[in-house]
Amino acid sequence: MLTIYSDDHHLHHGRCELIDGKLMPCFEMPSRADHVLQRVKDREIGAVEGPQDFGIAPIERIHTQAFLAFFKGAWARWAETDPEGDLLPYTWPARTLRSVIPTSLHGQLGYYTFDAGAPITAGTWQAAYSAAQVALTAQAAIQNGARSAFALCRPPGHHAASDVMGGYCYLNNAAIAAQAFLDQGHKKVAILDVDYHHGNGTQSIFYTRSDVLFTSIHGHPEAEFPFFLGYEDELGEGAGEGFNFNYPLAAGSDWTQWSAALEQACGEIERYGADVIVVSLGVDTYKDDPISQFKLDSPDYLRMGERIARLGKPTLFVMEGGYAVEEIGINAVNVLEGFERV
Ligand code: OKP
Ligand code: ZN
Repeated sequence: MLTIYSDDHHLHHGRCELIDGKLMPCFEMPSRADHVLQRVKDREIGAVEGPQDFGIAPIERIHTQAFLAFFKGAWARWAETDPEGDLLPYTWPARTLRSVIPTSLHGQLGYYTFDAGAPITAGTWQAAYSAAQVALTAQAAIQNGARSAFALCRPPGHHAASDVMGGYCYLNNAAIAAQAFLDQGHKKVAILDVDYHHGNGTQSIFYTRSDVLFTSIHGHPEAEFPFFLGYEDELGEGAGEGFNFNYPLAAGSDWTQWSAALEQACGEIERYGADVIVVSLGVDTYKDDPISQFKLDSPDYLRMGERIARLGKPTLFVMEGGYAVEEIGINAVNVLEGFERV
């Protein structure tokens, strides 16, 4: 399987996030992608290539121009104040407030984010832009006939909506790739989000549409980030009704529960009749993940890849989460190796 990777992800290295009342080093760190790349090479699963540059247009198919302009220019505005730390939001237009767009940097930052988990640093725009190009380049490989491809994206994307960033995510790499498939002639794209966290951004982007089926298996939002989306009764709206399926699971779920949900999601993807599948590949379902509560073990990821392969469709894997840094490469590449066995 071809892997697409850019070193530009090193340009994004947030300093800290707030956990348990303490500022802690960001879990979403550059070594994550380095470990995955190393495992791809060690296992010799295929060539590793850099991304092509498809420009901003395919990103604008998913994200608003106002959001992109804000994100691209935010660091320069922050740098003028000679800051000590990263650019982090602290006020959001929650209920009882108005969703106006203020003129100030921090007002706009609150408007375009949903949490304080997506720090903007000097290199964040470039890293996120390159990650989107990584996804588009892997998408192009499938468009040109490959059975599968691996977009080794960092930062991840599935929490990012059309004009909102958060949860370590800025640009929605999987959504951008899914839209590219449609724009290049595909009619039905299925997204299977296996990250531990609900892909709220992806769901919201496609919620009123029937040309993208969104399925997600994740920690129950009653108990888990992102808390405010990802419930089972979210089935889509308008033209999108019946094209959104969430499988929230309890803390402690292992392969038995998880694979039962995967069966259901695969059933929906088969019923839908997808032309192509985009997998939001997070491996934070792993038993030793430091911020997650599922109990998948490394061999389970081989089974995951095999099951996805049995759908029998061209499949684009897009890297999302996974924070057990030592094992992230083993687990992510196991999915790819399981897929290739079938
Ligand atoms: C991203 B992905 C508070 C902790 C918030 C956010 C988790 C984001 C996960 N700073 N945790 O889905 O793996
Ligand atoms: Zn996650």
